[in-house]
Amino acid sequence: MYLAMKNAEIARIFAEIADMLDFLGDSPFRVRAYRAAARYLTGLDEPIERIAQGGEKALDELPYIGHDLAQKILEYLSTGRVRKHEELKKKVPAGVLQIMRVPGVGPKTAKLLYDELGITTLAELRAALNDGRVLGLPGFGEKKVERLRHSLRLVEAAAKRHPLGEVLWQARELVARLESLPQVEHAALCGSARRYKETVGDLDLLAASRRARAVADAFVRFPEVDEVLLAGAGRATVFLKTGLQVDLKVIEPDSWGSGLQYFTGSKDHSIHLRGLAMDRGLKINEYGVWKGAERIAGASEAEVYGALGLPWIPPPLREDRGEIEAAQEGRLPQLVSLRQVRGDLKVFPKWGDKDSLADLAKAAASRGYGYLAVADRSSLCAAGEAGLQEAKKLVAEIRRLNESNDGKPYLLSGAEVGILPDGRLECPDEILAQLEVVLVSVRSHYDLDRQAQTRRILRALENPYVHVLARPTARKIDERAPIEADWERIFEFAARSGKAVEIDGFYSHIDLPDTLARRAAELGVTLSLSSGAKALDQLRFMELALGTAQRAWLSAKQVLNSRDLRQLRSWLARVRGQ
Ligand code: DGT
Ligand code: CA
Ligand code: CA
Repeated sequence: MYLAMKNAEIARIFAEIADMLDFLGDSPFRVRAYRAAARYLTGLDEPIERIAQGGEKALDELPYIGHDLAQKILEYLSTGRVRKHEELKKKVPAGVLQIMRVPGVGPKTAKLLYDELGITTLAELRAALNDGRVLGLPGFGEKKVERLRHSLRLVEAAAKRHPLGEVLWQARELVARLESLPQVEHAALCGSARRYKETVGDLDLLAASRRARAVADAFVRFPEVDEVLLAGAGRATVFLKTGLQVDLKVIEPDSWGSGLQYFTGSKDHSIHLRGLAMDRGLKINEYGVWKGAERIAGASEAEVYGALGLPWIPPPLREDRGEIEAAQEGRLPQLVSLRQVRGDLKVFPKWGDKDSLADLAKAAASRGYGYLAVADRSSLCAAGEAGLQEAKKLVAEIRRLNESNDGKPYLLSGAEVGILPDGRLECPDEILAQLEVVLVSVRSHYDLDRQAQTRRILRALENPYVHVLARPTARKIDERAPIEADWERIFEFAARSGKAVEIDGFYSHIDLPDTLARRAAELGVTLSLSSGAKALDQLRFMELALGTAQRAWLSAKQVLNSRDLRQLRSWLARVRGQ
């Protein structure tokens, strides 16, 4: 199916051309011709590029493809674009195309909405549905408006991705509830969330049961469920009240492992596996690995991978980024695990007096940590004597607490210090010298050009008191783009000078992102994991940093906080040349 990629790409372009021509009031015959061709290409199994090897004539002989469309197919195959499509896109606002794809809208209605109400985006359509303007249009009754609102919600949900940390813990509650159903033998979170991808489109839950219908029925009645989109024998799709879409698939217990594998994906990883299966004369799907009609594996994931001659591959690696080759060659990384994380290297204690440092120490202890770095962000950097006094106070307070709780867990005094545009730090060296761990980050002037930004960061890392480059890209997911910098040079410098680079797991930024973290490690950088917590219950974001570290192929020895307190302190001293 995936072999005929170009068929789908060209079909989409033809369908868009049809929609835009229709919107612009072009000839109905032409519109119909493009639509028919799009439908034909979608259902065509043979790759169009193979047919095109026979030249224009071979294309021309296909049903629904005339001379004109054959030309356009050839144009796409040789240039990757269709000029007519691009010209039309200049005439039709991009948002209008999206509106046409809302089920129940179509080009005619989109045109009406545009002509009468000037609506050119999904957001404007949402507003007009809510404030009653659409209801006033010819042909729009209460029922139709309600249907549109529903469809729009589907489209909006499909377009929106959620930061993993916003949904992961809710997902686990749903899984626990499924597991507690008497008919359910196992339940698990699959999809991108199981792979610790930083954002997820929807949640994918899998349950093993011999009574699929009863499980789906119980699931759609969970109190979090707002709306049921689909409830069939072995599956259900719902919207939660939070707006999140959740897919549930129920499978026979014998297929548990292959179900897990299939619904965990990623799609690219699974497509690659399917190729390996074919090479061995096997077939793989969500129900098992098959040799003809015989199921040779399926009960566990390890069995499924084993049937393809592979060791089990941890979900965070399953992105088809070389993990299958590594598995074949026996060189999968020994991924760092949550158990190996001995402490949190950055939390912000300024959350008011209700959570005192003592509470923080207690929370850290209950997570099994041996240490925790308390990072001040602001008051220390007040210029002059006041800042110095403040720093000494923090250090003394932390020392007192460490003595009173026998250093279990040990709190490290620290700060995350802003890097000024020229690479100097917001805090003078004499204050930094008071602190046990110093992190630096870009917190202003995000738009410096690549060269200036790189120089700025390198200069900050040259400061002998600095241990860690924190929040390296300064991005916020869906809000602020990463800064531009020469990461190769920065990572090389960090590796050479023995400084660490951070993966801050705070859910709304996850910084470094996985691919950059992987590159850093390849260049020999040690990564420092932190929750970036600003409240006690946010210490759990360490798991997001860890998941990202796993997606970056990191093993324990590449992670600063897999060291115990003694090793960490000697590392901190060594960075400062002590
Ligand atoms: P998301 O939801 O966009 O964050 O990403 P995923 O990976 O959770 O994708 P989703 O929810 O569309 O599908 C869940 C899993 O189901 C996916 O990781 C692999 C599997 N899957 C979905 N569609 C296909 C497909 O066409 N072929 C194969 N082999 N697997 C698929
Ligand atoms: Ca998903
Ligand atoms: Ca899904």
